This record gives sequence, structure tokens and C-alpha cells, in this order.
Amino acid sequence: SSVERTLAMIKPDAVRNGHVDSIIAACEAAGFVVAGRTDQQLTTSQASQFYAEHEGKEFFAGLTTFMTSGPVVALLLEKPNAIKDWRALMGPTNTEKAKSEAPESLRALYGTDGTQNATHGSDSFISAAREAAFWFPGDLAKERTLAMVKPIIS
Ligand code: YYY
Ligand code: MG
Repeated sequence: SSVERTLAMIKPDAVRNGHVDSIIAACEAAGFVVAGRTDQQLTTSQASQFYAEHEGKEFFAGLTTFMTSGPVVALLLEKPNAIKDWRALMGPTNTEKAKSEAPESLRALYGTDGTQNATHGSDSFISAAREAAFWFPGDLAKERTLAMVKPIIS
């Protein structure tokens, strides 16, 4: 099937500011199916693990402090071209850049600044598989993870 999965998060700023329902509505209006949802507050260890690729960068401490500052909503999203299309719906990483370059994007509408940018989205098949398994461990996730990795190993 051409259906692809990606892992999205609604970050602590957007949760705190009451944007969860609006973001999920925009997501569904754009054709994504919410196949999984979990609401949790990350520990520092979990946030560091999730963002391991950024360890050592100057913004890492600020990022993990922000990501542990309140609950997040993790979403498993399904749709053809889910990975690229979710990144496009989110807009640029930096909220100010999103506001000038993609004013209708989720980060423009709901983000706060360069770190507190409302949403996350996997950037590749590999990260989608890793991040889906991080948030949705167990048999269902295994099946979904395999389905996600298949396009690049077959
Ligand atoms: O994938 P994406 O979230 O768009 O950006 P990344 O470059 O992977 O960075 C992850 C996360 O880190 C970003 O959403 C905000 C934060 N961040 C930051 O605080 N300062 C930067 N200069 C770059 C990224
Ligand atoms: Mg990234």
C-alpha cells in the first residue's frame, strides 16, 4: 500500500496554549488519519534519547528543558506521503521564519519562537520508524514500524 506513517508531536507550548484540538483538526482536514495518540510528559532522559541526533549542539539543553516543561501529544499519522506532507504542513523550524515564509503553516499559527515551535515531525523513513517505536512500543508498533521501513529495504 502507498500509505505511509509519520510520527508527530504537539509540543509543550502548543499544549499549554490550548492548541491541541486545532492542530489535530488541521491535521485531519489535510487528509491525515490519526492511527495512534498518547499524551505524556517526557523525562530529561527520554527527551535526550528522542533528540539524540542533536546532542552536543548549542541548543540541546534548551530543547530538552523545553520538551520536558509540560505534557506533549504524540501522534502516529497515516496518509500517502505522510512524512513530507506533515513537514510541509508544519512549515519551517523557526516560528519567525514560518510566519514570514509560510503564514498558514502550523508553526506560524501556533509556534512561539525558534525552540518552542508547536509541533514535531519525522524527517525520513528511518526517523519515522525510530520515533514511532519510541512512542508506540509493542506489537502494533512493530507491525507499523516494519511497514514503514519496508519501502527502503525491499
Ligand atoms: O526537524 P525540526 O524540528 O524542524 O528541526 P531540527 O533541526 O531537527 O531541530 C529540532 C528542534 O530543536 C527544533 O524543532 C527546535 C530546536 N532547535 C532550536 O532550539 N534551535 C535551533 N537553532 C535549531 C533547532
Ligand atoms: Mg528534526
